[in-house]
Amino acid sequence: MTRTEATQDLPDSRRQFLSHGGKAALIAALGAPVPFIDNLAPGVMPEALAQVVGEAKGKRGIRVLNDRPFNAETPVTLLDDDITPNERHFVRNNGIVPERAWKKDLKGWSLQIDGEVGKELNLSMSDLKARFKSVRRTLVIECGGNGRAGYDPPAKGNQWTLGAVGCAEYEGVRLRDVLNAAGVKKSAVYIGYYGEDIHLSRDPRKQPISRGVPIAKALDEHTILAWSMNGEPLPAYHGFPLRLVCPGWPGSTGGKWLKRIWVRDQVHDGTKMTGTAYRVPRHPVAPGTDVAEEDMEIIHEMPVKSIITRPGTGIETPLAKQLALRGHAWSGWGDVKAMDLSIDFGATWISAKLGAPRNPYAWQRWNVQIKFPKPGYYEVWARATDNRGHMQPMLVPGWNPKGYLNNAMQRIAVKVVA
Ligand SMILES: Nc1nc2c(c(=O)[nH]1)N[C@H]1C(S)=C(S)[C@@H](COP(=O)(O)O)O[C@H]1N2
Ligand SMILES: [Mo]
Repeated sequence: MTRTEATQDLPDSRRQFLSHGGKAALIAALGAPVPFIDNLAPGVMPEALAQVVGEAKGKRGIRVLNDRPFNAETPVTLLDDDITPNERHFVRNNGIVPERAWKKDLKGWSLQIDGEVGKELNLSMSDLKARFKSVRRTLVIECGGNGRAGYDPPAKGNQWTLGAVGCAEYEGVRLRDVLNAAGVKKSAVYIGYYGEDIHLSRDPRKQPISRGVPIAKALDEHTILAWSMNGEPLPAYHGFPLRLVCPGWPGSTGGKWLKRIWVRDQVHDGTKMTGTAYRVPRHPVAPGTDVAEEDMEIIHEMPVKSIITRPGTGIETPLAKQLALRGHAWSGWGDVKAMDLSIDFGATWISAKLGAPRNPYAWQRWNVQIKFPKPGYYEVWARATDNRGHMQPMLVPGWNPKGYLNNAMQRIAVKVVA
């Protein structure tokens, strides 16, 4: 691993620290003396540097979990916007961002559609834009592993807390229109995507990830091929020039840096489709259980969930005033129909005002004013219920070996003062 590969995505301060190490570099990166520097074990990333990406590569204030591949989540209070700005949207990369994406270079790019189709297609960006009707959709993308940090025993992988989710506005075309132009055969069962990102080993025969969805989800009117995010060409991290979005399903089904869609006559078996990847036990298991592969099933819809974006946890509020709270709620199963909060550890619930989504699979704004009965320590618990009656669990839901689908209620601490 060369230094440039390992640190290519990092802002200067962190890159400098990682590549040169040493006390002087650390002090320079932190911009302050470090009185107990001798107690800091070598290689331990100071928290101030670990938490925040500076202005680097179009990101601001998000929390880096991993730099190779680059993974970063958004602190929940920075997810307050109805539409998540590009600089705040979490990033989940399994490999290395292709050069084309940094250079915004379309030369030699096309999208290939092949497999179980009547006619193979090779579409340039202008073909895509000219031949198909474009659509704009506000869509939640949430990583299947969002909330993984809540599982015990812990699962390997990025320790996402609440912030591997975002809701941006995409422009593109329906995948369905493109597949229909190619003529989907009766034998079609699944699609598999291929992106231009580079495997960490740099072996060109390997894909960092190649997943897909059943043909019915691919043909769903809400599944899109997007070239724009919040009015800009897709940012490098988010898949320039084209990505798939399969809303309501794990983020991993939304192939970035897309170059090929293979229509399969079987369940796609690309990288991270097989084994235990993006699968959960068919039946509940005790935490820590070794689950056989044949007892695991592929994740489809993402569960109902909500976040509290205001206030942040740990605030103090005067007894005399009502406290305003707000956030978002969403579900892979359809709209959210109720949003409730508790200040008494779940004994009673207060309904929040819940807005309509801008379109299916956009998150919904909720807000509420709460008056506390007397001074002291409280927790506010937040719980969404979708229109199928699915409700967020109070505790971490079914433990699973890879730590997916944690949609436990978010709790914030509030101190009420006289
Ligand atoms: N080609 C490619 N597509 C990909 C990935 C990837 O590593 N390579 N990561 C997937 C995963 S696991 C998630 S959660 C989403 C994250 O999208 P974002 O980085 O735009 O938030 O992209 C998905 N698409
Ligand atoms: Mo993901």
